[in-house]
Amino acid sequence: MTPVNPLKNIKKFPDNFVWGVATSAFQIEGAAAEDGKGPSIWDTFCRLPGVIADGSNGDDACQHYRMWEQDLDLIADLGVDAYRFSVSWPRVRPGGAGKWNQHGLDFYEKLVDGLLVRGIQPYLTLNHWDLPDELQQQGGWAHRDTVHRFVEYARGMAKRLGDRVASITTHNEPWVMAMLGHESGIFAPGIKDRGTAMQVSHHLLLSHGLAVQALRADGVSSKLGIVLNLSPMQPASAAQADIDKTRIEDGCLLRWYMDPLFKAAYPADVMEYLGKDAPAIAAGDMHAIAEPIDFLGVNYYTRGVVSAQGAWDSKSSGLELTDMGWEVYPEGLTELLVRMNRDYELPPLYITENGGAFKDRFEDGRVHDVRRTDYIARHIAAMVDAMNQGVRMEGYMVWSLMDNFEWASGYEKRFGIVHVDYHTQVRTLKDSALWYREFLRKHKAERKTPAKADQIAWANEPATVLTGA
Ligand code: IFM
Repeated sequence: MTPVNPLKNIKKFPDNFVWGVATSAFQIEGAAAEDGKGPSIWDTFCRLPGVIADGSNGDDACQHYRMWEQDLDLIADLGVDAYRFSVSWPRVRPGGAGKWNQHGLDFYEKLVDGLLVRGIQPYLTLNHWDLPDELQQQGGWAHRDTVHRFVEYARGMAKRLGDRVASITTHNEPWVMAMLGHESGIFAPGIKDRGTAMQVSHHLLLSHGLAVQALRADGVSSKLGIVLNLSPMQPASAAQADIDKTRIEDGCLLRWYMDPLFKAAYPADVMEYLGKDAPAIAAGDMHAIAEPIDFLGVNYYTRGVVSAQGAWDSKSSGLELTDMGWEVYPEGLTELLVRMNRDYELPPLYITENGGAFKDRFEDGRVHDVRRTDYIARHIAAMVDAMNQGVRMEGYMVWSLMDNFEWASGYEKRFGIVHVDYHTQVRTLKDSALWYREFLRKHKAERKTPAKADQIAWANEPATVLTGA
């Protein structure tokens, strides 16, 4: 299988477009209790029986806390422009409030400087789910005080690193933290209550807006934004019940976050649907949430298909599935981006995560992960299709740099373009990493005439998917 040429129909690329790879602290760092780090809700959650598929935890993960220099060399070797990583809040401020941990701060300081020395732009995320457990004991994200603890944390990190990081993301995927952590309870902290989940979503959004306001007031020059996990929602059939349910599912996933961020209001139909589970909102909250941002990150993996009959079986579509059981559906990315661009006044967009878990075979020192390569190439082509239709994109980041702790799936699911042997911690570039490196090398060589993003003459036709040789 020859991967598609993702940029076939693009004549020029925005000069400022950033290619990267992404990870998060809990999923790779390990060193769960080293050098003064406090426990996060995920450290605690992993101890509960039966919640992680393989019974594992993040104690060691990829030992990135110890191997960070080697990992930065690996990233540099890929030829990417940017590395998206997250800071572990309990590593830098173990109790979530009070004393800061110098060792933790030094670690991120070294990481950022190490990236800059290697010519890689640091894209920092403040909250990729690992809330300090001590804050959870006081009510966690359901408790309004946590909003203010987050703003303090954001200010502390920006004071320390804001002069060197290209961008600061407040939260990664608030829907996941709110709903999987507090409604279904399959993620930390394991609460199962819809009203709590909706209050959490409001507090996450509020803390985002207040943090952006505070960092701006502090004169932080990094680009500020948030990252949402989004999918186009499609009805399983033309039946009215499926169409109605699809509208609500889209409302809960996309409009619940996009409307407050860009229209300063929650969607009325979702508020009505929630009834008593709707969150308490104080005066001024919506205005704070809608504080303008410099970029919006979109994490895209698949579409959602909605049936009023209950959970929809992804196997029934006949589409290729990843090891997560998610349909490979690149055209959904084009559809999503074009729709967002139509319905909202958007800042520049980044694909901050995109990639696939596949069953890899490590043979003779190689991983021939053709399906992952194909997945990535087709999704870049789908992003280009959206760019050709006027969507302003400024970056694309592969999830993930390396195999890592995939939350409730433990280490069983591998998303990396770099293989990790968890016994030896040896890293090996999979074929997808070799392809990405070569793709970037060629693409950069072709970028002869730098042009401003708004002066680009885009090709009219969408990028063609190439199959065969
Ligand atoms: O591994 C996660 C990541 O932490 C957040 N976005 C989705 C990825 C794959 O499930």
